[in-house]
Amino acid sequence: MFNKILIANRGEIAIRVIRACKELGIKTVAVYSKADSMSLHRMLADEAVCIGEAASIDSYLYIPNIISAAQITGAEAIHPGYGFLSENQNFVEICEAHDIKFIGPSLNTMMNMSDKAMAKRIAREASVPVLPGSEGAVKDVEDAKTIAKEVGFPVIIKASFGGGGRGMRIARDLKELSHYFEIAQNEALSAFGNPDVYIEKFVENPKHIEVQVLGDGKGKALYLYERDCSVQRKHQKLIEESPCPVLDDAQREDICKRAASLAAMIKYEGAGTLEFLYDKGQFFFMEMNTRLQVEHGVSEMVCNQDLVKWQIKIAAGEELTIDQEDIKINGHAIECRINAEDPENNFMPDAGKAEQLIFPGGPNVRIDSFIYSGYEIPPYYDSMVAKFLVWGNDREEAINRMKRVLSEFKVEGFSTTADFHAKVMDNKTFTNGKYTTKFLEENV
Ligand code: MV4
Repeated sequence: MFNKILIANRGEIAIRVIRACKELGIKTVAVYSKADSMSLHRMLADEAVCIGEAASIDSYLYIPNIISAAQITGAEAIHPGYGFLSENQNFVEICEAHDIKFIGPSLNTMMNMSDKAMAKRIAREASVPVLPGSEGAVKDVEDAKTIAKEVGFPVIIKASFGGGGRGMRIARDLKELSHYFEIAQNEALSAFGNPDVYIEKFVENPKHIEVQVLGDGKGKALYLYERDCSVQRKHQKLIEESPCPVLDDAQREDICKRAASLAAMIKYEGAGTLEFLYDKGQFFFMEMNTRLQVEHGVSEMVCNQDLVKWQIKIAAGEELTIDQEDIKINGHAIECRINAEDPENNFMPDAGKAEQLIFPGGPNVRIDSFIYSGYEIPPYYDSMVAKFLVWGNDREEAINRMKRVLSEFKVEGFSTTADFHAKVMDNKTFTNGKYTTKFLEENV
């Protein structure tokens, strides 16, 4: 096992990783920017190294200083958390070159999955269902038209190296397709440095369901079931839950088995997530995220597993000592992301000093956060300040518990999304479980 791990991140996820390390008896190194000198992750780690200026590009994304911090402190491994360098292939290569273990999948896996057209090809090969569309990147408008006529309108044009909803265009007829095709290529080039785009059938009103997998890097892979992440706004998730409220056991088992078999086929190492669109009983693979995700905690709660400890153990070369039959869904878990944003003002980010902070508590409640009374939220980073997770014997109990949790939460100094979440917990489309990715546009 590692003696010391550096956490190349900040906020709640840095703390989440530090906690796992502490429980495993591993020493921790925090890195922090000049804007984060009062941050909790810095204080909770055994050691801390300042890695640069407030702007992420000069600190949490600045690879030379992070590698130097690992070398100076003697950290043998780096946990990247999510965001920042977690899916940066250059960073993985540099860690390797410096004999530092990157806690995550191999460079080759990250490279393959960053190419969404390639990821789809791998999925098809592993009998994971995908949407009809182009085989890889589309050359030109004529090619695009041919494919669109085959699959039928509407179609969606996506950047091969995009993701998270950026650089997508929907075309409802040939005229729109010829109009958007080159625009999409140009957007892809300027946003992702590569003009490749692919085309697939557009699904009008899907759910976003994702399957959590865990691989040992040697061909054994397990699933920790699925999460329904359909409550999103502008491609930002706001609420996640596990299990998905509308799946039956046969559908659930089928898609989860296929997801794990893909992970096994590519000898996936560590924690990963396969994202699907779900519509009228059918799943369609979108992309695979090769990192720990914000919402991993809901899977941990229903599966009674610690994903971060598994990531660390697997990276250290330990065996994945559990089997699929050891992972059963117990009850129901929901997460609400508490952002320092004003839902009354278009969810505008709202930094400020946290005062009179009261966090909820009680049975089956998990609060993952980094704020404390007197803490000034720096304006440079993500607006998420806490995750409230609850577990219930069933979904109804989890929803009632979340309402109770949200009502206990108090903070002054900035607006939060807490009251917005309370409204969602009372919304009929949410409580009946049939909400889709269009839910927030159409409701609340
Ligand atoms: C789609 C789609 C409909 N049909 N692809 C958005 C994020 C990116 N990962 C994929 N996205 C979508 N791809 C086809 N063929 C609709 C979306 C989409 C979406 C997906 C998940 C969650 C929220 C969303 C909001 C708008 C569009």
